[in-house]
Amino acid sequence: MEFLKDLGLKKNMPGAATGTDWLTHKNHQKSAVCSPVDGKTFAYIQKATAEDYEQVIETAGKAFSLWRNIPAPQRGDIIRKIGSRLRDFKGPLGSLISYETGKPIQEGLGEVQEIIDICDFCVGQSRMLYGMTTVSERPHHRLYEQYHPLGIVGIITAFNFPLAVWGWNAMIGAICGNVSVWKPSSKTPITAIAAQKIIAEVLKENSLPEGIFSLLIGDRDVIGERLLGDRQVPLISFTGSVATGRRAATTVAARLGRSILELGGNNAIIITEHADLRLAIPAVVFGAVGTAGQRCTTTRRLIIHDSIFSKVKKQLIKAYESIQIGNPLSATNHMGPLIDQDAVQSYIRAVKAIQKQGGEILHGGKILEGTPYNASCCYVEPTLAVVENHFPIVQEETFAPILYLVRYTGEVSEAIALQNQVRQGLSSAIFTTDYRQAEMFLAATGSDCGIANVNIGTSGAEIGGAFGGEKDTGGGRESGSDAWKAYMRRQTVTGNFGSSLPLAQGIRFDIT
Ligand code: UN1
Repeated sequence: MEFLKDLGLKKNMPGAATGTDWLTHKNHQKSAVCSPVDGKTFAYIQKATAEDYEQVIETAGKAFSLWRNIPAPQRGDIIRKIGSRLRDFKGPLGSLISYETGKPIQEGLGEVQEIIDICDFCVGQSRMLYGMTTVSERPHHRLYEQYHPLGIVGIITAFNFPLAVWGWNAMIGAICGNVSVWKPSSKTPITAIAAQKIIAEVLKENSLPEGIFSLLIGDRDVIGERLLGDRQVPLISFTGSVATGRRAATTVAARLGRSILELGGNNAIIITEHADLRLAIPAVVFGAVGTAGQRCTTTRRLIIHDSIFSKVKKQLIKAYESIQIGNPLSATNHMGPLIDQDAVQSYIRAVKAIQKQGGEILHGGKILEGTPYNASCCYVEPTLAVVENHFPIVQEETFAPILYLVRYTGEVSEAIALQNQVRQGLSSAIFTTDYRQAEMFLAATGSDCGIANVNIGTSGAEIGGAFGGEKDTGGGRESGSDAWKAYMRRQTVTGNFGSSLPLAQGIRFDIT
């Protein structure tokens, strides 16, 4: 595996770093890292300890005092250099992501491109940390807003996007003048180590101190809980399941910290009687099968007009039959394995629940056995099932390639109501060539999700927009647009350049 060598990765590696400095001591517990692609252990990491945590936070605090004083465009220039270094390593990083997560190589490369894009975005944004200016109600007064850095940003990321989601948070956070401490998923620590090594080089070449970007790979009770409860960390960005996110948010809220939550989705595509199926079918298949159904934005439900239901069903079955499943590093495969055995078990539980609750499996529903699949036992068949939207299993997010087909009969408003009848609110899409239907979907009474697409699937958002969703998805926004504002503290300034002291609201307070 050339890519491991190209990235300078060894068999045994420390899991905690303050920048270029990797923390090594003999109290570390070793943990094996196994690929879902072939079931092989390809590295060992030393898990971060409570002492490492203290050291990392102390170093980060010191770095913040310096980093916040560097002009934002100069901070942007460092991110430009990081982006350029990531470009150099796009190939090996893409392969590593593919091997560590099981996502197809195309998607691995796409994920590296996503962090490169966010770096480019950050270079520009670093010159645009705009504050608003308004007018004062008092004579000779000035009223405006400015944005200041917050401090240490704790970034907790999931296995499915082991690089890009950290990039959204760490790079935006950095141009805002913050430093970050990253706790990646313990299912994908090697991508995090590779990223840390790449940026460490840039930091060193630019004589920057330790602590601007730190890494802590460790257990939830040792690292995660400490980070969530730590008053020295004013902002936590958390990506993961609704259940874990709810707990994380509660801990952060108890200390009145700020959190950005990007939790589960239960994303639907509406296919109306006016849909162009030449666009809809490939979008649905990529949305449902991409990353083996393990994106927050994965298409989980299809809400299809009755008049075209059997046509769509037939075309989907045909498309699913043509899906190549196997080693994701081979460019001809569309789908690799699930991340681990727990994921396979939840897939199986969902398939059983579909049948028990009255659904019909149209395609798939089984674990793939035999060579090469049984090398890791994480490969499953992408699955299509006809269900009703209210089934308890359909209301849940199962992180697996299971696509639910739901029928609607009347107007598009009926489809929109079904699409909104779940607790999650991340991504949504409609396929229609009818302008009125599209606008109904986008109106205030339309989709209740953070992302609403027309003639585009639910996954694969560009970095330029704000990314996140409503309801149980947690309400956070990351990545582009003005998401940077959540990483800063807003300060309202009123200045008096007159020679009297008029009070607002016309209050009189005369003293002699
Ligand atoms: C995620 O699944 O947590 O929109 C992020 C997408 C990707 C990001 C997904 N750009 O599918």
